Amino acid sequence: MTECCYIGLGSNLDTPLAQLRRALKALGDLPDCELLSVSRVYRSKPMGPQDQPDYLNAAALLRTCLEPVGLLDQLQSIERAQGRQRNRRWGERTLDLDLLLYGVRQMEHPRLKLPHPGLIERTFVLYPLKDLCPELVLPSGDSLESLLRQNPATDLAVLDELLDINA
Ligand code: ROI
Repeated sequence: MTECCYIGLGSNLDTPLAQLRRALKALGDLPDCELLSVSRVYRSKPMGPQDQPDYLNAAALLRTCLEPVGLLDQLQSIERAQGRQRNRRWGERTLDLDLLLYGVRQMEHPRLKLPHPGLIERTFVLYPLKDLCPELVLPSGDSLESLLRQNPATDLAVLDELLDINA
């Protein structure tokens, strides 16, 4: 049984574009997973302390037969491999990989909430998701389209650089 999952990627340290590229390659190499597509890259103002660099954000669509927590383990091992350190709360980071959606699964686990609780209000998540699936509907029944209307992209810019799932 495979499920389609959306993964959010974010970085604001150590050449963020290179971090996203490396993470995408690692996602493509994950066991029991197939990387299907990737969004454009967005520059976004930090949510959290403002004395940190702007972020680069993107989202990827992955098909997997891993269960959600198994997939989370894999995502966290990619973060660690890219030198992720947790500094202050909501502070700067080399790489953040968030499991945003796992099919229509809704779950509350000590390590994982699905859908990702920040999804509905974070422009740096919603606009990359739109690139992947403009007609997306969340398990709650909310359409991505309605969330986008409620969250204008005032703090986002699209980069010219593209990520390539075959790189
Ligand atoms: N802010 C932006 N713009 N992009 C992120 O990916 C991001 N990730 C985070 C916090 C610290 C909440 N802020 C962010 O984890």
